[in-house]
Amino acid sequence: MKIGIVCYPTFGGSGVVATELGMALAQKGHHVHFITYKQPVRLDFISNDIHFHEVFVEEYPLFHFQPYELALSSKIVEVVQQYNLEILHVHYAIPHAYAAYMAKQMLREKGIDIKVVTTLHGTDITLVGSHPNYKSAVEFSINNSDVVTTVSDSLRKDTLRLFSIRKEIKVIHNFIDFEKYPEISNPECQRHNIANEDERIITHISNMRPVKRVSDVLAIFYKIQQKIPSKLLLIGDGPDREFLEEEVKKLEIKDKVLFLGNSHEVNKLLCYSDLFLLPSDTESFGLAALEAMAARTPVISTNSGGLPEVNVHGVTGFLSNVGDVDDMAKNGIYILEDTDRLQQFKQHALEQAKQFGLQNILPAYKEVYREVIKGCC
Ligand code: GMT
Repeated sequence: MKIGIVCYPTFGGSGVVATELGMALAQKGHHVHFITYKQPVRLDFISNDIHFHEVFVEEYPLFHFQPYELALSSKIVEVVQQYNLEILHVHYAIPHAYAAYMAKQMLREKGIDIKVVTTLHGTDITLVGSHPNYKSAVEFSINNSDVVTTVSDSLRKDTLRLFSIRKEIKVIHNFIDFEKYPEISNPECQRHNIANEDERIITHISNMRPVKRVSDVLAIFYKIQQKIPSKLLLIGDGPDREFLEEEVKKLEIKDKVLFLGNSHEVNKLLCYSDLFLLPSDTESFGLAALEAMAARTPVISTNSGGLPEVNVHGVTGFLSNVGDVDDMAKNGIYILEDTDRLQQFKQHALEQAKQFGLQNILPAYKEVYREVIKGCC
């Protein structure tokens, strides 16, 4: 199949899922064309079947806001025609589903019927998409996609609750490519570079936005390290980082917290990890938690959004109410204080992550593509 993928190329989960999906499809011999404003950060697989088309937005003094949707839809029209694409798979509704709708109409005038598959990822529905500034356009572009998928059942329900949706929504969970998470211990994983022999390693990965409640990460870690010698690795970057650096100084735990910034290789960094913290206000799925579990790391998370579909309470980690840092710290200590118990949670985390292995999820997307090309929807 010839597939165009439209996504954000940055460190967010939606771009990661889109890029991993494109690489997996290309490895199976499909022709994949990424259309976005920068090369996707996770695009590390070179092949004749992977193409990247950069969307440029010209500067012009009259433009207070750059018209990205216009440039994107024009680029989609150009690429679809030049490479005879059959499907356009857009990740994140804003503005991709809207730009895809416009491109579809322009192509229709040229006698081309491009099929649009829209995957909703979370904040495009729950935080941003349902805001009155965007709601009508998001609702319209969801209803006018040929197929709509969400990354969790929770997000499907949120979409139906927040918008008037006339289409069926199919749930296809996020996935992990286990080839990037070797089961046998990573020889490059030198724990002693990070922590002493008697210390546990706790990690958190996010874009450090308010929805992630990274100050709760610090509060939980602060309580845990009072009972269990440990280090905290903070991976990622974002608007709350400066505040966190200040907090770490105030709490006098500077020698126990490492800010590692954005990384292309979270799979390698996670090899050190004994516990993963994700106390978010909401997560449609929590790809970072799944990545941690694939690296044998139990997860302490909130019970909001799609997190209970990923993290199984008492088995792969624990779920707590949003903001209940005491409960999260207590659960973290329970897992970390006993080495046998920790090993059991690690094993269960890995087993649960395997349910979301690429080989289980990729066929669902391929089925959607085949059906939509046949003209089923
Ligand atoms: O978490 C973010 O802020 C990034 C965002 C994105 O779209 O890149 O993540 C969303 O999509 C991920 C991939 O499907 C999900 O795993 C995240 O849970 C979801 N984030 C939220 O719902 C807050």
